Amino acid sequence: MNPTRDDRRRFLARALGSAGSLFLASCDRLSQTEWFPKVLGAGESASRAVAHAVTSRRSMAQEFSEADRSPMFRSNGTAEPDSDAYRQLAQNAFADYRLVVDGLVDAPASLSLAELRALQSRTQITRHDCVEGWSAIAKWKGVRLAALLESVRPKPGARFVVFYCADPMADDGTDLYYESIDLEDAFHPQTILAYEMNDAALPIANGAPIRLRVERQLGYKHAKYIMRMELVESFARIGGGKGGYWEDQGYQWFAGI
Ligand SMILES: Nc1nc2c(c(=O)[nH]1)N[C@H]1C(S)=C(S)[C@@H](COP(=O)(O)O)O[C@H]1N2
Ligand SMILES: [Mo]
Repeated sequence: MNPTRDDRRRFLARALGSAGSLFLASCDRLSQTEWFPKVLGAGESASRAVAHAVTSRRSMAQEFSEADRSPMFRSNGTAEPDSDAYRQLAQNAFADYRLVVDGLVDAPASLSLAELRALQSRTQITRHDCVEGWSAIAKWKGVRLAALLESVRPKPGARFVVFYCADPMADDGTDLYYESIDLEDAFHPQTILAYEMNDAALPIANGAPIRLRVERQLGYKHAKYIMRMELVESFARIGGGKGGYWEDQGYQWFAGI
């Protein structure tokens, strides 16, 4: 029996349908692996290559003595998050604060400050370098991010840690500050979630109750007012897709120093 016109049309529709989705699928794969990072991430991979060539990412940032500490350490960016939820936490000396850790982990957690303080800590005197052209040295104490991550057991697919902060960057209360680092920086021995600065509780102006210290990176990577940490495979669908508030405005994601 000869196929009717309708049979042929159905066949063509099915053939085109699967070819069409194959084509779309391969575009998607391409955009994830080849020209997309090459074009859009050209600057980033160049600066990363330079950083690799100059110094290993595992090497330690310089540490200083008590005497080297800056007499004054300014607050930059947000000095006090403009959010009712944050004000309530602050009023109560952060007794109700919980750091949520979720995403690609086997044991999602919600940790109080006391629980964070019970984890392995590290104290370090380091220099903060802001791209706006100032640097300052301070002493930081906090939980080692490696210890915290080991306790939540990252799944094999996890590649980045995203930090969600309490401070809105837009006047209408939206667009929270956020940042992200890869697991290499997250497990670096000097990467801590600091709860103390210069032997006192971390001030609100500098990110209370906890802020990131990722000592091999520029200032804007050091997320303050961290409310939640999410382990992800990619940050493509988070915020503007570039891995951080300032990255979404064009700053480099890899800000190694
Ligand atoms: N949540 C949040 N984190 C942030 C910022 C901010 O505005 N909000 N500013 C960043 C920038 S640009 C710098 S230089 C440092 C400033 O830290 P400091 O206030 O302790 O000086 O925090 C970084 N982390
Ligand atoms: Mo900065």
